[in-house]
Amino acid sequence: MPAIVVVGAQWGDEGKGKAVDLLGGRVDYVVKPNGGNNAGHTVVVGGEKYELKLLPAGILSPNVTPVIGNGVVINLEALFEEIDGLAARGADTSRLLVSANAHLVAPFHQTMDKVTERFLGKRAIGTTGRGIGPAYMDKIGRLGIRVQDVFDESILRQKVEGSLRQKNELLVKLYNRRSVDIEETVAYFRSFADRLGPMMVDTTHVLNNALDAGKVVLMEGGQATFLDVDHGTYPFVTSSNPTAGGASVGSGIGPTRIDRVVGIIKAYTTRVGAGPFPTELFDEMGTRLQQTGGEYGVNTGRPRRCGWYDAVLARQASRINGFTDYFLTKLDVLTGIDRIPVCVAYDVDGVRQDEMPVTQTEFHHAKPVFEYFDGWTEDISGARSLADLPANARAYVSALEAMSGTRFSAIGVGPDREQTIVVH
Ligand code: 2SA
Ligand code: GDP
Ligand code: MG
Repeated sequence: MPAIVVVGAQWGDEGKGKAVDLLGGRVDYVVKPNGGNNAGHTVVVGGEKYELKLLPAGILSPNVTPVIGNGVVINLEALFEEIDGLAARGADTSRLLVSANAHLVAPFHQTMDKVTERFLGKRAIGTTGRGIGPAYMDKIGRLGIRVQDVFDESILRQKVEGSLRQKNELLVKLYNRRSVDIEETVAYFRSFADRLGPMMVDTTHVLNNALDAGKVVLMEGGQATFLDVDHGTYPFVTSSNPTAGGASVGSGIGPTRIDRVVGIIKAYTTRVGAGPFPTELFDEMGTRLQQTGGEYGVNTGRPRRCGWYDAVLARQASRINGFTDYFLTKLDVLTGIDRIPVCVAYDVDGVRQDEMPVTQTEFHHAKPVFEYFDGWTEDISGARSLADLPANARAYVSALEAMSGTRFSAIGVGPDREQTIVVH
């Protein structure tokens, strides 16, 4: 039975949290396959705002079992803080399951993240500073510490020692910092054992058994397509694979079991952190989108860079992820803008390119080629069907759909769960 993947189609913060929450009514399991507490998903239910980081957005739906998959890197302190915060607001977090194979973010990963960024200076990535890159480096370098290691003190000590051997050299000699104490780190991880124990399972068994039993499993991708370490604007990316293929690896659900891949895409574009962004606005229109759209990082509070919709990115994302449909979000934010530009191609050093250029250098030189659409002034936040939208808003949506190569199945007209037009 069906497995569904939800993927961000731009540089993140497209409204994946709301989409997952919306789909949650028909879903039995929501698994997070990648990323960690660098993610930030906002869900608004009946005017109540929830900001989720490590926990899957499905945690707010009472019938959903939330799962943290093997592909996630977990900061245990952040996890339990988030659980306690939600529990204090009356949410039931007792169903949460955590993969025994998921890797752990240690306090020293955060230190490494911050010192490396500082060391890079002008070439910094603009990470969230949550230690995500260094934790994935340890995973790929076969030095990682996993959830299951917390329960075997001697293995845990070996792993911590192994991971710290080179880092302590670097910290002391290159970064002029104190070395990290092995026993302190072991004690830090062990302190979570009692709470973590009951959640730890082989999540691949749980999820595949659920699919065998006819249940619906949703994989909630963190970050987004152009932050993917393979397909994104490298090196200005995160250290995981937030694309559809990564969702399969990060949850242990084989590609043949997936029958829907939903791309979440904003009616304009935003980006946090450094890196190329062809349609970025540097004028008061950028500030207007930022303020009307509430474009500030959920985790770090950083203002998000804002720009127009980029149909070239939308087509590339459709291709890489094999989207079955798109959810277009935040259409309401464009209300009141006279003429809305949409990037339909790039001008790269005087040559028109209709698709993503091959090289990073060309993409850094890409200037948007715009087509312009007439705007609308009517408040659309109460629209619940396409017929409720003004003609110009309908024309804008149809044009984006035609250019993006994937049908639009839902349109967001406000942050609340209810503020959605379901098209199909
Ligand atoms: P990292 O910390 O190593 O993953 O950073 C690498 C790049 O990935 C970007 N990134 C994000 N971009 C948008 N949203 C993210 N989550 C938070 C949110 C961001 C926040 O939902 O608002 O609170 O600032 C996210 N996580 C990682 C990051 O900006 C770097 O460009
Ligand atoms: P995610 O990381 O993709 O889950 O997105 P974030 O939660 O970081 O950022 C998306 C923001 O847009 C949140 O504040 C949502 O509440 C809000 N949002 C989602 N969909 C809509 C929409 O259709 N209209 C408006 N105005 N806000 C939306
Ligand atoms: Mg976000």
